[in-house]
Amino acid sequence: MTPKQGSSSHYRGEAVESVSELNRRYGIPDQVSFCQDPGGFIHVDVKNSWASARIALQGAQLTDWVPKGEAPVIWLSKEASFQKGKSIRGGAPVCWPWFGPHESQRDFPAHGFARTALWEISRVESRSDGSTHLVFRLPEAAFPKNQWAHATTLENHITIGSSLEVDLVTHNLGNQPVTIGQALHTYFQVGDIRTVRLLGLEECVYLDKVAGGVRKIQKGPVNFTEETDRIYLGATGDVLIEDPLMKRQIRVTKNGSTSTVVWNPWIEKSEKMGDMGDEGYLHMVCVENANAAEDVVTLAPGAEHHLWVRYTTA
Ligand code: TA6
Repeated sequence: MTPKQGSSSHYRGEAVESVSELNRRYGIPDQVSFCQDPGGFIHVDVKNSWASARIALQGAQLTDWVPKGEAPVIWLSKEASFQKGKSIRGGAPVCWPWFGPHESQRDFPAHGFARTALWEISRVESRSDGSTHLVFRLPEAAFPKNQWAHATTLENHITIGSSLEVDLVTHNLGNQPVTIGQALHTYFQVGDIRTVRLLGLEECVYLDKVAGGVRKIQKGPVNFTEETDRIYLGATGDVLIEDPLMKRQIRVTKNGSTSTVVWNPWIEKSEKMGDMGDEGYLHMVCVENANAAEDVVTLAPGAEHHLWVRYTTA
């Protein structure tokens, strides 16, 4: 793809296609359209009989999902800054090809480089069940060779229908095994974190990152009374986010992962982060399907890994 006249990009690699070009090639009248905000960010807006959604081309990051007749499910900070190459606070960030800080290179970006890179759209489908399926791919030029010398491809498949599905697909095209850590670092909108409970992690071992990573066992539902930052291990079942204030349950069903990350920064950490907004922490919880800690994935040459998740509201 050659740089387009009038395109502007401060990302590594190729320039973006213009919005008009994207709409010509991938737009679907009254269902899928591309727009560009004043800062140059390109967003995909999806609207169908089931829901509306918005996805930033940077990071192929979902930033909004509103099932028809319901309140928004995804939390986006009021202080989220859409600056090219900078992570967006909220939505469903793609953490790849490592989770958290890089294991040896402290100057490498936390949670990998995929979420701040400019992705490409490669397919858009309007399906017979009324859902919309979009496939994003990370262009080869967006892989920083000094951080990732492996021959891998990365696609993000997002399906907006009666539920929301996200499938992060890594393909090892090289002739050596490749180990990846990853997560869909999704921020869910809640009425008040102090009344929220998570069901489905009972009796799981977890690494308590607030307590230096010590191993603990989850007794009963997860509730929130302070900064909470945990990697649950052996976690394969559904997680239910119970939200009494919004009178809603969000079910997180996953595949390709046995680690689930649960995070709320609470008061002090939020203030240090600076982009959580006033009392933003009260209205969000992260439940992340991951391959983190001992659950990192090693792909044999030619192998694919799918980190798949489905969000359903009730
Ligand atoms: O998923 C939880 C976590 O790893 C926390 O430790 C915190 O760092 C959070 O991710 C946010 O990370 P970010 O790089 O987006 O500020």
